[in-house]
Amino acid sequence: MPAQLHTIRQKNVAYGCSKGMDQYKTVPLPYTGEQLRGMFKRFDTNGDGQLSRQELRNAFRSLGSAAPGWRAFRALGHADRNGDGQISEAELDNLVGYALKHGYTVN
Ligand SMILES: [Ca+2]
Ligand SMILES: [Ca+2]
Repeated sequence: MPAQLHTIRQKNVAYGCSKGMDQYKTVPLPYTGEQLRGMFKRFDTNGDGQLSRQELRNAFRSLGSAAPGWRAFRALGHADRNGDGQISEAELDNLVGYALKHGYTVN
């Protein structure tokens, strides 16, 4: 499991009661928009401030998508408003909305 997802989960667990923490680890928790935004940003691996289709694919794979390539294609179609094939900072909200709509969870 990539380190960043581990961090997010630990953060979620921390919100729970300290008693019965093991229980919290097995319950899938939905990502918040803020978590998704931060996660997608970390997948900008070449640091150009935009998410390419390949970077999106890596992000969706990390989210546990069974078909990350297809999901990246669909997400681009939904969120890439100017049609340059990349998700810019301004388009990130659309991408986060798309991911939220599909209910990605921490598990
Ligand atoms: Ca990039
Ligand atoms: Ca774009």
